[in-house]
Amino acid sequence: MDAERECPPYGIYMLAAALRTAGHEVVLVDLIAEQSVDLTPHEGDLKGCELVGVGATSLSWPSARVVLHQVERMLPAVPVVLGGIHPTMFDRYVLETSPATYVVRGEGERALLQLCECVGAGKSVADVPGLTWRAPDGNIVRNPASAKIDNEDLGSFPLPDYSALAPGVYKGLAIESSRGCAFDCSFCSTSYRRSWRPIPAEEFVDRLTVVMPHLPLTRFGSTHIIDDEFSMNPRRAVRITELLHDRGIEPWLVYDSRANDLLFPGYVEGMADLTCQFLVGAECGYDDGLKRIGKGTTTEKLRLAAAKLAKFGISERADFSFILGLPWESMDEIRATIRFAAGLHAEFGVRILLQWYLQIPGSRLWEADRSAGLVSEAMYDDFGFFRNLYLFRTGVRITPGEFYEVADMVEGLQRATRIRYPDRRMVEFAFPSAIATYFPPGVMNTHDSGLVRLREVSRPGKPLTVSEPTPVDLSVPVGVPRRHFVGYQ
Ligand code: B12
Ligand code: SF4
Repeated sequence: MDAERECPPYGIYMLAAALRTAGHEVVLVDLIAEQSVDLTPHEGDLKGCELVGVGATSLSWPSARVVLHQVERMLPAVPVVLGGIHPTMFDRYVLETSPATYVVRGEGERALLQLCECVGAGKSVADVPGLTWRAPDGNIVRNPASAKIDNEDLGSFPLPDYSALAPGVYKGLAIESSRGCAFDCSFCSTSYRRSWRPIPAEEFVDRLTVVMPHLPLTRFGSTHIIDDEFSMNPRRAVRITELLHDRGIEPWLVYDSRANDLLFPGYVEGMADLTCQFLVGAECGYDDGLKRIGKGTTTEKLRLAAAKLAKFGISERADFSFILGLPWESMDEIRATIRFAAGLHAEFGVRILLQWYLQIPGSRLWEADRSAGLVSEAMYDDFGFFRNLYLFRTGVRITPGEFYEVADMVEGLQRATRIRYPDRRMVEFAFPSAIATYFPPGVMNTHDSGLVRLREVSRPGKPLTVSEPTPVDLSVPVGVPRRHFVGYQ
């Protein structure tokens, strides 16, 4: 769930528009806008539906599960199709553990239309591309993956109909200018990696002008380009800025850009007066980490990019996002990242986001931990998995005391930034709630241990010689120690 309600969920709005254009009647329930998982207010509208669709990421999968159980109760005979990144990755698991009937893997534009036709006509779904479904014999069947939508076709699908948006709910509108990403960063979970498909510049600008009249319905009047990396081909991005300027169109854009792209001549220059806010995935403050991530950038490029933003007066609208606690990181690397980020802010005035590494399914790093038996898809069924100590610590492998050290370091940095920016938070950071809950300061500040107290009561008056515990090695699967089974081998 997008608690901030940044922009409408583009995929769902676009699929609704595609179905309507094909002549289907659609009831769109936007639970992000409602900040709710309660379908009851929509029960009347849903009566008569022949197919219910639910979209989910791993973050919203617990909400989707709640919704699925309500649909099952309200419309017991109606088939349910799931889509979105989480069901795409775990099609079999979600079908086996939820009341859903089908999963569309990957892009929904064509598959959902075909599925609707099959369901409406009572035909077999065996030819619906990318569909996973339960056959009458109970077996789960995976139809072959559908062909990817190509560049030319991407811009041919109807745009979301934002005219029915509740006023003042979302910060801005959403629009897509490209799909996928040419890179495959080790921590990233986005769907179409190593494959980037742009909508041609002219076509994208035409589409932008269609959605912009609905901006007065938003809180901030911003337009969010929801691409993974808007400037993946900087030449095309520059062309877009030229077209916008030539036509006198002035959107207030929110987007993501790679640092290297910012160095492309004309890009920052062209975007400067169109930019509301943008995110640069800086990730690491040391080159070895950047190499392991695989984004093709270096600390030098990050510095040059920040310098260029300062030169064109938009560094304060840039959020440089860094990841703390990547699985290979010790305190040395985390300190290096914080120091580097602090330097970028001090020198060029960019905002800094310091985010803890999270075990989000779909990335290469997550897959490695799944293979090692540390994580699995079943850990994302319930709410609050990011407050889950186990999931958090299988990702970030520093000691509880070191989290407090990081927090102190960041607090010092935040205090320093307040001198220049008293009214604006220039360094975003959150202490991990799992650590705060299970290793609160009261526990951290004392060296008492239960074992010491037991020794004391068992041998009063004797000197206490309890050695420090050895830290747990989280790089190996955590389970029942093998020695418990020695007798059975
Ligand atoms: C825009 C965006 C956001 C916006 C969301 C705004 C909104 N209200 O929608 C904001 C900025 C709020 C956001 C926040 C976060 N995000 Co985000 N976000 C994206 C992004 C870049 C685009 C989403 C989008 O609109 N895609 C375009 C549409 C067309 O694609 P789609 O939604 O997948 O839909 C298609 C198919 O999946 C399918 N489909 C979808 N739904 C359905 C339903 C049915 C019934 C059917 C048949 C088909 C179907 O058909 C659609 C058309 O082909 C994606 C990456 C991406 N490219 O998708 C990351 C992504 C979804 N986010 C991600 C993450 C991790 C986060 C954050 C945790 C980031 C952070 N560290 O804070 C937060 C979490 C917020 C939360 N609590 O949920 C991950 C999720 C990974 C996962 N395993 O779930 C992604 C994949 C990015 C990544 N690089 O890993 N995000
Ligand atoms: S982090 Fe950005 S550049 Fe890297 S794969 Fe993900 S979307 Fe692409």
